[in-house]
Amino acid sequence: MADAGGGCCSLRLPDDSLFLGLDCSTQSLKATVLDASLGIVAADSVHFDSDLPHYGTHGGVRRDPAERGRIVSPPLMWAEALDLLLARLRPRADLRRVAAVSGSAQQHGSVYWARGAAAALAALDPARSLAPQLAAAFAAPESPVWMDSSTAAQCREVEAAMGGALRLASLTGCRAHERCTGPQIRKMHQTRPQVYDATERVSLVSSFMASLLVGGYACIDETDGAGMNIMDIATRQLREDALQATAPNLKGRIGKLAPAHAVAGKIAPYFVQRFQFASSCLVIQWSGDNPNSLAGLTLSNPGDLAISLGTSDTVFGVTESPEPTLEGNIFPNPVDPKTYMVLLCYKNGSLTREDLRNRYAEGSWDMFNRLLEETALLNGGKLGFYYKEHEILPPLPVGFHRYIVKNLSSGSLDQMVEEEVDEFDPPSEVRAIIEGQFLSMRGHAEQCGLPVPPKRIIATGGASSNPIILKIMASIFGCPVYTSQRSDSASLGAALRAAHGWLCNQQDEFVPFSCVYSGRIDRTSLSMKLAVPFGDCKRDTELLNNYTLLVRKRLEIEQKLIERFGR
Ligand code: ADP
Ligand code: XUL
Repeated sequence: MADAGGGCCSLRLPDDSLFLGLDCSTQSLKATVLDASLGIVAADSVHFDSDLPHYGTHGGVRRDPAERGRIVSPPLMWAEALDLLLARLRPRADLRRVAAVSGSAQQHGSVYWARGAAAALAALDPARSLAPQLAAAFAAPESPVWMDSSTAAQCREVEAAMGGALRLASLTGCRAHERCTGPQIRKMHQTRPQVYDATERVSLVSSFMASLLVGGYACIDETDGAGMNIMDIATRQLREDALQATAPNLKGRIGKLAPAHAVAGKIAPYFVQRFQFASSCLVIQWSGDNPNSLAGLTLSNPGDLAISLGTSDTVFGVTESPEPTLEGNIFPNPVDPKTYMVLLCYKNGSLTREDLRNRYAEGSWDMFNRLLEETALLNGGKLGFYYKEHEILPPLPVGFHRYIVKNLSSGSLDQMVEEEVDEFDPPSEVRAIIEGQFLSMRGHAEQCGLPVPPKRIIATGGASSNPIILKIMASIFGCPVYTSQRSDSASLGAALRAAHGWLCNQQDEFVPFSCVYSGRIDRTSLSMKLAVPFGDCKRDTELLNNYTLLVRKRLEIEQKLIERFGR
């Protein structure tokens, strides 16, 4: 038996056991397999656009040409990806040894199961793959995902019914953002009533994937459930008033909620026979990708700020007493029932950086980095606002806006003036998107009570593999930046949560998450690397003060843009 605890905890994971973590994110399904000493045994992924091109997705989603802001993905694609990923993993990891599997998924997306789907899930035939067997299981063949921004009207209706945006935020953890599942369900009920009427159950992407694995409807976990606007953030129960404000007869369609560390069920016979999982393998509740990243980064220090640079950019930290705001989201911590995570989400993350790379750096990250290095810190006061998608934070429609801020050297916001321009030179464009994203994160994180300046930043997600981008992050926040060994902290977090859920089940009570890893973080895949040391982030006061001024100026210009273009 491997010592799972050390120090405070003497619980143990069985020596020969494996723990599987999956992450059904926007663009791909990823897997991490850990052994009992938390070493990575295997990792793999299925990329939706290139591995499953017959679903016709771009960046994992479909944009509806007939309806502005409607962005969906086919749930059947996620099911087919699961089959494909397990087939890829099987020769490289002995799936018979997997003691528990858990998962992570993009948050907020909703899956509408048709009547009779529970029976189809319970009768999956291992001789055939999942997709053809589930083709008729959906009342809606397309699921609205977190990128969807077509529910502004429903958001305002839900907020009005609940006593206003801030009251809704204080009751459920966030105001009605367009991506939140409640307004999405309301829109389905209002605009496609035949779909809503035919729906037996609504799953989140996380509980949808767990449902496949257990061969029946899995509960929505309390952490991901907080992204719906229908769960009480304090009691973690569904709120009757919020359910009523959303859609009729909703409670039965949502089902019960469960803690993230709970067992969703044993793995279904389909997976036992087709992929040789042991029939004793436990499926631990799936949760959202940001909560799983928090687990994978073992984030628990209140002075730490995590920044995830994936399809979405997110900024999050841990707190015991979150204050509701109009900008952020509050989710329960999936591995510590006493604390919460506060999160900011930007829609223009990696895909917008890629767009600028393609326009100004010949589609090459190497050239993008060279341009970044050619340009000076502060970018000569050039501020860019690049919204290739309708942005969440600030709520602005598609459009690029560029300004040159003059008199930064005056040191006074009052004397700084901005001039709007059409375009910058290519190197400045490239620096403007990166600096602009981090200036915005710093400003909004501070407004939401996240630790600014942080003691340190832990960066994760696809773009955290880019050291030049991390250097700029360190300069703007004025702190060192760490990265985890792997940029995919969500599937790693899911594998750790699988081990945690397994231990909780074995003990028949909640055990601290640190029991899974304490005493050996530095010897495992969980250890952090110092990516930008203290000295490198040029922590000189003048530079930091200048960035502080630019943050304020940027927030001021954001307000003006909202007045001009805001939805
Ligand atoms: P998600 O989990 O949301 O699907 P990931 O965290 O896997 O996304 O991130 C994928 C993104 O990482 C890609 O869209 C790509 O733009 C970005 N990326 C990969 N390598 C680099 C790099 N060297 N520099 C900047 N961005 C990168
Ligand atoms: C968080 C959010 C996104 C998705 C996709 O609220 O909407 O980060 O989870 O990753």
